[in-house]
Amino acid sequence: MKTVMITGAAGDIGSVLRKNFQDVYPSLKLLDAAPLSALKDSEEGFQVDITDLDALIDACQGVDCLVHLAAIPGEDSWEKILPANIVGCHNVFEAARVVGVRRVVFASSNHAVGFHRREDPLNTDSLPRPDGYYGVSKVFGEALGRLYADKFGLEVVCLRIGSFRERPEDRRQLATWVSHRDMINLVRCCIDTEGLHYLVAYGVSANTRRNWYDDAADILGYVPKDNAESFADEILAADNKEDSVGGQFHGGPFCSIDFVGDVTKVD
Ligand code: 15L
Repeated sequence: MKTVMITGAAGDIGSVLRKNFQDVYPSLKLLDAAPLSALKDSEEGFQVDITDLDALIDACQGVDCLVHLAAIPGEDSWEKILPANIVGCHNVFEAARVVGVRRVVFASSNHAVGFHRREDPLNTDSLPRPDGYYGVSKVFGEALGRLYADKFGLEVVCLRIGSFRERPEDRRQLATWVSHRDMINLVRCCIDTEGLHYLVAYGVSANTRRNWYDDAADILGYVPKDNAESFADEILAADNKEDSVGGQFHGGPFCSIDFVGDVTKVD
């Protein structure tokens, strides 16, 4: 893949990928609704909102692989999720189809399956179980990716990203953490691996407490290097207990937001 586009290039994950991809891919197209910092020779910038399909189509010309990160990055009102994570996500896949982009790597999230109970391991066959509107938007993106792969021949990888942080910050993240180094490596594997059709993988480090399983190591050659356990003593000593709802489910605090259900029925 020579020309790689990152949407959401000014965001948390986007800026880390940008910095590390500069010397890897000959041409980087960077798209964000916010202004981008100074561009290098190999970079081209587009200040575009992904609700603008025509502008997206223009920006995507010549792209081989599109890494789609642009989104509302957590739970929010439906009024905010709808344009950015539903309409915008559709626009990105549609622009890729119209222009003939070969592959889309979609930043999904563990919150697509966040309402599964924590004692049940998750894999890529786990049924959708979103823990909020944000999770619903990630289920939508994964389904759209499946459609665009099967019907229109795009290659699509959906990454159910865990907790992307420099270091794990709480108990839950001892299982869900994905380090910067592992994330960079995982996205590179998603871009570089030949012959994919549609794939879901978890974006998570080699955490001892990890309870998410997939074939990413076999198919993508992704071998995570970092383990949140190195931070466990410090995090557990801080005694930051999880709330009574969130602590029962993979999605953690996202499950507790506005929760008025019967927790015993979420089996
Ligand atoms: C996500 O999908 C969010 O983007 C991020 O902010 C974290 O909250 C993460 O999931 C998580 O589950 O920790």
